[in-house]
Amino acid sequence: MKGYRCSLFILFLFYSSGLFAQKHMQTEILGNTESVTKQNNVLVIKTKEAEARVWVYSPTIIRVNISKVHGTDSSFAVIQKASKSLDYKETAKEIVVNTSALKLRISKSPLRFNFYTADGKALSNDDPRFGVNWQGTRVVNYRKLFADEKFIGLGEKTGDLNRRGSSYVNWNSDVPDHNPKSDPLYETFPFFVGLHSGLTYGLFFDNTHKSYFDFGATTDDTMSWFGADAGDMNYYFFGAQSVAQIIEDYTWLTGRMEMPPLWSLGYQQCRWSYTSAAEVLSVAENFRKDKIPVDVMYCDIDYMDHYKIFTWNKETFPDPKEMIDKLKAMNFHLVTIVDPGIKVEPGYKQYDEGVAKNYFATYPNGEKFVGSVWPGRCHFPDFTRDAVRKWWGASFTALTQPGVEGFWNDMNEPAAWGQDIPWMVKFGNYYMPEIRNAYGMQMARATYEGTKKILGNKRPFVLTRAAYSGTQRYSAVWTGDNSAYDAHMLLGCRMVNSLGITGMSLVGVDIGGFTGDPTPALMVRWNSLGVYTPMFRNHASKGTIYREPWRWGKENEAIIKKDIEQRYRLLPYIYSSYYQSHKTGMPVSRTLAINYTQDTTIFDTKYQNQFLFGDALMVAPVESTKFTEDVYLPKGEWYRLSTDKRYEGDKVVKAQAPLTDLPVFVKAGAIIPMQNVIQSTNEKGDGILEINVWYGKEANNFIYYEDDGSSYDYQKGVYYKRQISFDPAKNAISLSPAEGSFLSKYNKIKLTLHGFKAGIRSVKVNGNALSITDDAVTFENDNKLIRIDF
Ligand code: MIG
Repeated sequence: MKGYRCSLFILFLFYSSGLFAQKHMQTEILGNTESVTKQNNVLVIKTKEAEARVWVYSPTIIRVNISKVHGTDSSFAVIQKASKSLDYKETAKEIVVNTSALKLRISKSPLRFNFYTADGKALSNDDPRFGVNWQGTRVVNYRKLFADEKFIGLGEKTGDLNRRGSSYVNWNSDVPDHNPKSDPLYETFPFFVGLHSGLTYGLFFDNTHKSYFDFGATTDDTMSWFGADAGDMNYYFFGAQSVAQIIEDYTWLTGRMEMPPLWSLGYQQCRWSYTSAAEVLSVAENFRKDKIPVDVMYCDIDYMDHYKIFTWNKETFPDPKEMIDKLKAMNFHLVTIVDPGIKVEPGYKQYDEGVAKNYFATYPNGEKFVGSVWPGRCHFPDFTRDAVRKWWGASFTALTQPGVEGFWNDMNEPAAWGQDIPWMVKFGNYYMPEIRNAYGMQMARATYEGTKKILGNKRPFVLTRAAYSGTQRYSAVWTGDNSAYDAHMLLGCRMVNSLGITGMSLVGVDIGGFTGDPTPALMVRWNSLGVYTPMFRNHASKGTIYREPWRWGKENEAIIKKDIEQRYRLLPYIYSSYYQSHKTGMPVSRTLAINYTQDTTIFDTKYQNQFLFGDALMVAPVESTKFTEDVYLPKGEWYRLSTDKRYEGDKVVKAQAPLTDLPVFVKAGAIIPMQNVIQSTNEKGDGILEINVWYGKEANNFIYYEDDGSSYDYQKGVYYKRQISFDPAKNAISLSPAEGSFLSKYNKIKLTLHGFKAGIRSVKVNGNALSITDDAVTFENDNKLIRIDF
């Protein structure tokens, strides 16, 4: 007892003398300006703590970088350069950077960054007290919160459409069994849009370290803040005055998707796993036998030999080419999975090559890092290096030679059993904490660039689970391991829409839910939503019941089939919507916050899952246990797609929602090109483009786009594009002359009028009277101007 007291006393002495004392965390707040200089197109402002740089990228985009160390300036996300000009004025107290759209008022002491519209309305300001500050390497920006400020974005995140009051972490992780609140998930998109006072702005925090966003969750509603474990306070501020314009600017900065292969927009059937070539083929045959349209089959990890990437299991997949040839003969495309982990096994090609060339992640002393995942002990390719990406990309010949056309990148957070890779593991010049959030994106990039090269002029389809801003340039994404229950289905809609805000248009969720077994009703309902999901893939985990359309009884199969047929009927519209994504970044699946930003009802948690699918359709997701649903119709006029019944907007309607008829509404004035039912996108169809127009009081137009659906020739002008216009004032519908050198696969046009005044018996097509039957009229698809007077 005595000794114990004595040593306690000694300990106390040591502690109070400072010998044992811990050095406490300090907070360093960005302070007073010491110098201001302009170096070419960059404004450089120095304080005691750091150096701030300001660039103008466009009239609506200004970049701010505040840093303690100035190294090389690089980004995985950004593909544009700053503009050459920089217009600013300096006074004793402030520096004002002006563009035609924005005013950045920088107060000098202390150094704070405040963004205004050109006419002086506050968009977003630093918190005057705390601004940017550091705690060790951690850097944070505290910003003032407006009373009515809402936030949308951040990509693949759980929670509500309006992120106000929530906080999030970006740290790409494998999260099976995540729930509608889990965070972080697999992907990092540090970009959000702020909405207040009738104004809009966007902010992209381009920093790949573990990052944090707090939209007023923990600050007594006084501040929002974002920051990272290390790296620069490096952000792009977007000041355009509409969400659509901000998305256009963000995707200008970080890139847009290329046209996807048309087949990837058809129905996709996947499972972990179809375990033999025979099983893959029998599933495929069943689709054709039951006449359910489909384009894609998948092979999940079990096609490989002991999960060794770029190999095939010789027993279960003895002749991959023969299998794929058979699939092709049935108009299928095959997608196979690849994981980043390369099995440690001398004699295995990828292992030997990677070791010989030093392509794997290492500890600081050069020893290769080993993590355990499906193949057992693995090394991980360093996708940050060009040579490694080229090597990885070239390895795909093992898959492309037998005929694989789609490449599914999984486990690239990167995931290893136990998850956290030691911080000192190096990927090229980056230690793990800095590169983790971009690793999956670099793998997708390697896969995309490699397979694009191998396939020549053919478009590869790449799908990735982990991602960082800019991934839309290389790949589609899906939202990982969701679960078979209603709340997850609704969450999926929000996630897809949120990914759309951050530039990812080709996005899907596992239809039916990956984990657990859906009830037949949930499967049917979810499938009907899949029709209106940018990527339509049925996928399920090992150990769950089989999910193919015929596993749910005859009646349900018939509903599922009809819905998949609807997807195929809509493909001309969907493909044109992807053209819009390709050109402007506008996602195919759109939260109502894009078009109805100032309408507060759309943020109500009751209606937040509703979304626009392309320009014309509004989808109201409904749980599988409900057969009527309150649907909010924003201002304007709407029609129920299935009945053509007309509704006044700006109100809530009780919509019938049987499993056979998901509530989908059409905007008045909408123009939707469709086609007859085909069994796969390889089929030519009947050659009739079915243009549907729903009457509205306002004029409208639609850009119709078509190309071969599989090559890059569209980049050389081999496409077919025309503007379809509806003008109620002139009682006319017109198709502008076709642009581009591609010949449309539709030689006839069938125009169907919905909701037009009763009794129209004929229309004039370029002056010739044609009679209308069942509200429709069919005529030749002439590539010259076509004018229809009704
Ligand atoms: O540890 O490849 O999210 O879609 O089926 C699980 C097997 C690995 C996770 C993916 C899932 C895929 C599964 N993979």
